[in-house]
Amino acid sequence: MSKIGSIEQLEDVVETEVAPPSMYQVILNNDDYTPMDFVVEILQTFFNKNEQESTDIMLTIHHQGKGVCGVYPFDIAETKVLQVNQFSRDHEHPLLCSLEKI
Ligand code: NFA
Repeated sequence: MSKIGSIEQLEDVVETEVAPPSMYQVILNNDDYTPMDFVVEILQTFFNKNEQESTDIMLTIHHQGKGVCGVYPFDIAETKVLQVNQFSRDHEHPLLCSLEKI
């Protein structure tokens, strides 16, 4: 077991504990088959975007190939990826959600 034997070591631990978490972009990728309305529904349901924001992000994905849906710490980002991909598979759409570390 490691011990804290000096003020300097204590400061090292405190600095580590207060460091901000690494952040991850949750990305939706374009494909040729998923309906636009389904992508808009995903953005509203899982990423709390309003109708206008969702439509803008969906069109960015459609034209640019991918787009950022939100930025979160790893555990939240990973959960969203799993939930969105499961929801898409359940509805038999090939839509792919993925993570990119900032
Ligand atoms: N490209 C899809 C279509 O033309 C729409 C889409 C947008 C799919 C964003 C995935 C992500 N139906």
